[in-house]
Amino acid sequence: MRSSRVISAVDSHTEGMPTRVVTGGVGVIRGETMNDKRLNFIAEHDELRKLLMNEPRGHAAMSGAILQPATRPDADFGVIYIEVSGCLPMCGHGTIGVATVLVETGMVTVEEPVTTIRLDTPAGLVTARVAVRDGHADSVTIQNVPSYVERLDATIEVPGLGSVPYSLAFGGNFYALVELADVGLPFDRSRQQDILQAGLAIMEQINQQAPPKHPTIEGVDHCHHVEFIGPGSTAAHSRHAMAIYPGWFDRSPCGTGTSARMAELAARGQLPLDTDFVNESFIGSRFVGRLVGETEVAGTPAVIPTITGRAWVTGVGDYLLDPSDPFPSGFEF
Ligand code: PYC
Repeated sequence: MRSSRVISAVDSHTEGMPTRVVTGGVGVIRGETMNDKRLNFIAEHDELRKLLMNEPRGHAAMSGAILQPATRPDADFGVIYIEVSGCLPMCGHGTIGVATVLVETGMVTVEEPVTTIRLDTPAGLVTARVAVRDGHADSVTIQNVPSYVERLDATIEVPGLGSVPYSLAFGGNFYALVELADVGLPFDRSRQQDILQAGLAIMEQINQQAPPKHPTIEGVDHCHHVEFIGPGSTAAHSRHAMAIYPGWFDRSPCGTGTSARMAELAARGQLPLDTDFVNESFIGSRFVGRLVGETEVAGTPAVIPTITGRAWVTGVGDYLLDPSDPFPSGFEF
């Protein structure tokens, strides 16, 4: 065996969505804050993301997280989120996966019934409270970064779809929130290619005509997620199909998307604080969200969401790169 890289990871899934948690082999990424590290990682080490996420080591809906030393004294670990589509500032299912892996591998001191882990993410401090029983991480509740509505009841002209009503909210990433019925499609996985094409067309037009920009987190300036809300959804229980650039669906109920949706429901006066909101993914798995406080982001009213979900460890591996491998960055298919 010859290898120019050996990258150690613990694989997991959160309500169906993978998180490859990289525990070794990457080293310390340059940067004074976790968002600096994210931007430097994109500029200097993106081939590592591609190696770990793309085929043949990953797949078209692969996702992961690289553990780093924290850059702030109030955090236990830092995290850089990686995906087929790039490096997110925050990822909810990924954070639930990271917290589960940290507990189940003993990388943190485990306390029962609750182990608290503070994570330095590119979008800000995220606290994970892991419910532990007999050493097993049963569920994780994350307290996410402040989430807010960027635009409510806007419309966007989309070739082939016409004038599409949408709202745009930030929950760690920007999400276009669109009623699936408004693009004339059923909530049916057999129509996933049509739903995906509609989502990609909507995000392309938003990014061309009216790209969002986070006021305080550098480099968060586009919309790569369209949350198609299924028929019959309410402020207590919602179903959605989350279309993500460059062409896949979240298998989990999407923690940052659930946060964005709760910010939207709160802005409409439909979701009070401390009230459960059940959000169901395209495969039927669930997160339970809650809003636990109000705040502001650069003068815009914002809410503080929590998300509860479960993750399971699926494997432990070392990922290698043979110098003669013709696909050192993997490939997209
Ligand atoms: O859970 O926040 C999330 C997420 C983002 C993209 C895929 N999952």
